[in-house]
Amino acid sequence: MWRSSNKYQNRENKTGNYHYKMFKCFNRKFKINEAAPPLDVKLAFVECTNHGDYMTAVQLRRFLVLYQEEKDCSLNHAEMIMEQVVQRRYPDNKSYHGKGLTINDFFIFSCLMILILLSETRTLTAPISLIRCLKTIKEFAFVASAYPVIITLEDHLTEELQAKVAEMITETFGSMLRLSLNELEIERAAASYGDDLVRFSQRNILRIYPKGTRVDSSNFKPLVAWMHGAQMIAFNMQGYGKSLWLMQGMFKANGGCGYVKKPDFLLKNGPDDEVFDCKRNLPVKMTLKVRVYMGDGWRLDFSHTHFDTYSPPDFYTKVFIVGGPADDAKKKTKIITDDWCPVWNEEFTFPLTVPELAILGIEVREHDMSDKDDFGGQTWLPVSEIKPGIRSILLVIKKEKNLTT
Ligand SMILES: [Ca+2]
Ligand SMILES: [Ca+2]
Repeated sequence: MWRSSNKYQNRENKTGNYHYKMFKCFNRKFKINEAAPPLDVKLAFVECTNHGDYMTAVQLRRFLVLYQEEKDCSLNHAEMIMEQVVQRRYPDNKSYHGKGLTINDFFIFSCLMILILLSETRTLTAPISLIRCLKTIKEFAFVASAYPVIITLEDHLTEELQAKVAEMITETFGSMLRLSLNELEIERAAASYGDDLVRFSQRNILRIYPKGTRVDSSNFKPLVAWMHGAQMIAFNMQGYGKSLWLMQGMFKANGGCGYVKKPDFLLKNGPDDEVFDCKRNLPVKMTLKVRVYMGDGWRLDFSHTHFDTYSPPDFYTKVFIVGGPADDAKKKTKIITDDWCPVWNEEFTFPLTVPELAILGIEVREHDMSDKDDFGGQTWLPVSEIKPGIRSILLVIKKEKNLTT
């Protein structure tokens, strides 16, 4: 049994243990080890405390002046920081000894201060002062090409320090700045300031990335971001699932080169300078008719007992539209029982208000009475590039492996 599951909490909980129950009677205990402070942090602690065991507010102020270049730091400010660290480390306040910060308390605090920079491969680099990093980036990172430079910061800062970092970044880069929001922030911003987002992305790069809790490599639905003109959407490409398929569907357009032009209505405003608003009641621009004729090929990809042990499979097809809020739709064909080569011949109609950003999804499933339906392949296609006529579409299994189907 996990007693404590939050990894950050664990790290800060000195006395924490993992408990495992074995065979219902043995209890195994694993101590949670706290990361040791690096040498630089130890040396700073030793210097500022004169080899003491605890750091007082006066000594903390000394550290801020000497090491953090906060020349104007007041004792009040140091006391306030100390209080925050103590609150964070000893939320019940009972275990706090009242003598100041220990080396481990101080280390947690200095982690907040130093902003350890993580590269994309998640290797820790030696801590350097943030302002030096920013200045170096400004000086050298815009030289090689005219394309935007993306700076990713992974911060574990208090709100107050976040504000400080924001100030440093704004001061350093000024008008060169591009906005980067996570999926929750764009949802919130879209709900309250949708117009401003569209206007912003007409002149600036807007990048959206997954929220930090997506540790399982899952993805968010990119539609809200597309509808507000975001140019870059960072995705976890190693997983699979509907959101990733949507993204793959969208970028099949333009020859699959990886760039799709933003629709004009996101770049140009209306006669009264109004911007595109996906929440408004929009007129139907186009009606898409999809007739699902038949499917074949599964018998070449799967063993004859793969779907049903005792009979041929029972396929049906789901047809989706994902796009503007009014355009989302989900239909399905009837189930054709016991047939490796099902013929459905069913037509579905989709009125579309934003065909430019609509994606058509085709997913075949195999019906099971007693279990979850089996998966029989999928594909997603950008509606803007679908040509009329009769087409055969290659389906893929979950991880982009082509089927013969
Ligand atoms: Ca089955
Ligand atoms: Ca069957």
